[in-house]
Amino acid sequence: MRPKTGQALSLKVLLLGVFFAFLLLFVLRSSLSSSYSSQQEKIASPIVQTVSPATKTSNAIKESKTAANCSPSCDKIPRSLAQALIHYSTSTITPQQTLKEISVTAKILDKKSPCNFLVFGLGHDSLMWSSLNFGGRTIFLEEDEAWIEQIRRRFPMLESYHVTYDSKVNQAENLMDVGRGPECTAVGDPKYSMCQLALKGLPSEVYDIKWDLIMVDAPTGYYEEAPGRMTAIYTAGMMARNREEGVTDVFVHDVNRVVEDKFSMAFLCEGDYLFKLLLIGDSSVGKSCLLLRFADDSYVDSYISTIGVDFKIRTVELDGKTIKLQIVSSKLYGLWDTAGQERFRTITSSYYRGAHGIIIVYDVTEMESFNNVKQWLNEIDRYANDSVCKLLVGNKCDLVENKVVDTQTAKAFADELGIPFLETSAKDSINVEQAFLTMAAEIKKKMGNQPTANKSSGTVEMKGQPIEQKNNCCG
Ligand SMILES: Nc1nc2c(ncn2[C@@H]2O[C@H](COP(=O)(O)OP(=O)(O)OP(=O)(O)O)[C@@H](O)[C@H]2O)c(=O)[nH]1
Ligand SMILES: [Mg+2]
Repeated sequence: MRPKTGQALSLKVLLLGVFFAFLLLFVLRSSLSSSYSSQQEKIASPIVQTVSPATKTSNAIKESKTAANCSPSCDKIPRSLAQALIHYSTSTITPQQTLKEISVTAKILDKKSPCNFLVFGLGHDSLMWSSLNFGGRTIFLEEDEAWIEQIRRRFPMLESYHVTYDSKVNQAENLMDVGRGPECTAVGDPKYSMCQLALKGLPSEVYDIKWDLIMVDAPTGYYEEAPGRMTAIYTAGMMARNREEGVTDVFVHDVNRVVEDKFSMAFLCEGDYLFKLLLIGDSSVGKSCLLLRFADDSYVDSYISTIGVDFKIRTVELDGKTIKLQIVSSKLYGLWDTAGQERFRTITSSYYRGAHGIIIVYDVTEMESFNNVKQWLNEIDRYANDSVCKLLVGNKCDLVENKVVDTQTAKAFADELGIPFLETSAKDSINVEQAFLTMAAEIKKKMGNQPTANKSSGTVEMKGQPIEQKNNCCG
């Protein structure tokens, strides 16, 4: 019966195997379905959306880091700006300038900020100015120490310094006379100036920083004994003029008052034109002599070829305006010239850069110098600004006997090019004055249509580098 037992045993094993197979299948199925449903639950249930504390913390750190770095994509406004917003929306005291006045400066700040912004006066608008120059440096100069303390407590982020003024509004007329003296008209660092109008006691960094904007909205100037803004206006103007590179915009508030108006016109606007003129042409045509005749009214017969550059400044009056002419003459080499090789090119290009007017000089007794005018004009096209004014000058016209360049020929040539033409003699002082004044008038005409001081806005604006003064609103 052994085989019987064996058969029953194999049947048992088979049944058990089937049972276990089903059991395994069941277990597997139920575990699969439970994990699927739990995933489904995770998606559907709001409970699983709750971030665990650990996740929350790491997210919070991430967020605060992003806020600190404040990338352009960051939509959280900086704290100081938020403070300014809250301050102005909860304060009943509004900035003392009108919307129109603020807009004048805000427009420039929009272009320049973050920049260096110096403000004479600490007031209700200070928080606004420093906010508009967000990321830049804004320094406020204030005469009232107690007021500085008060503001510091409320807005510690504002940088302000105390300044003392020893002038008085009733001295304005005398100070205006002082301002016309040579110690005041000479351009220099106000810190070392001998001029009585130059403020000396400012923090030393105020003299060192290259200010992009200066606003004169202090000290007090509305009564006779008040310090008045004479020295602040003068100092701001001098800082702007003394700047070697870049442009300083100066704004004066309250130019509807006589003193502010007069001092702004005298020290910010007058003499505000500075034209750079170049004399070019072949060697020994008389460039240096023309320069000397015009600037110093002198002449020397002996020929000393220029090494480097000859440089002079002369101030002229034109249509009631004071114009400073900065005239440069150099022995240049044209590129067609064998000497005009690579090493001269960098010098040449920097020489032409920024020139407002170029006088091309030839010698009426040297045909070649006239023939080369075309080459000099090519140099201008190559190196100078497109808007540069040109003038053709035939020098040494006193040498009538030796004249080889016919006046009509030269005139026709100039007419063809649409540039003015003159024959001059540095020696006999013929047409020299005329040549430079023609040039200045041409430049002024080209610059033209400068907006006048916006009296209604109570703010006058100047640019420290008058070369760039197309938007100047000085009249
Ligand atoms: N007769 C006469 N001679 C002049 C006149 N202007 C200049 N000269 C003479 O011409 C020579 C050259 O004059 P400069 O003014 O030195 O010439 P430049 O163009 O500056 O020459 P470089 O510096 O070498 O480029 C000098 O001997 C002057 O005296 C003029 O109007 N009439
Ligand atoms: Mg010379």
